Amino acid sequence: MRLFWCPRTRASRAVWMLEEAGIDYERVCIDIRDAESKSDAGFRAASPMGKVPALEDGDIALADSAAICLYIADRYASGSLAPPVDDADRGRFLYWMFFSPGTMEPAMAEKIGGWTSRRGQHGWGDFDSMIVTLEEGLSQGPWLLGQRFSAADVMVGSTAAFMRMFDLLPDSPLIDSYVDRCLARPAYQRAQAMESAD
Ligand SMILES: N[C@@H](CCC(=O)N[C@@H](CS)C(=O)NCC(=O)O)C(=O)O
Repeated sequence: MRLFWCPRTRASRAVWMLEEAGIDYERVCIDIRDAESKSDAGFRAASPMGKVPALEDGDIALADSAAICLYIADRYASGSLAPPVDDADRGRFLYWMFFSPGTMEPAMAEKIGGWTSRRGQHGWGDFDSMIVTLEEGLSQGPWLLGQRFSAADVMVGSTAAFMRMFDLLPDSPLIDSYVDRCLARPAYQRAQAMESAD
């Protein structure tokens, strides 16, 4: 398995996920500012937009951090990092898996860009309702599925950590302590150590 990756990007989520799953993989560094580096045939096949992260696993190739985390969880960690398809938690799991790319990321862009909120028209609602929804989701903690840590926490936790890094998090002890719990996970720490080593 090859992970196309670049330090200090959204690819860190995929590294964290692979470390949680405990499977063997090779990291291939793609310099996202260098066209030459992006010309790797495997990378181009896996990532139609030329973005990291992207993954090659035998005949299967895909890009996008949420798609990769879901793929790894279902294929290699079903029952541990992903509720199986007929599990009662599966619906909640899928909701939170897609909350990061579908709601948190656009809401962050709204906040950073100072866009006018249009909760009814924008698919992500607006920044403030995203925060309230996340707090409600975490109220039964410690994880989004209660006692069960899952790939959804990799997606949402990494995005909340980015938000904290960019000073976008409002005063929220619930989200703050959730980010602390995510950052304390041994798999997260291993992933972080790789970022600074490269
Ligand atoms: N939705 C994608 C976004 C990936 C993305 O935007 N990656 C950035 C780095 S954080 C990138 O590869 N940028 C280089 C480019 O677009 O050329 C995901 O979550 O994986």
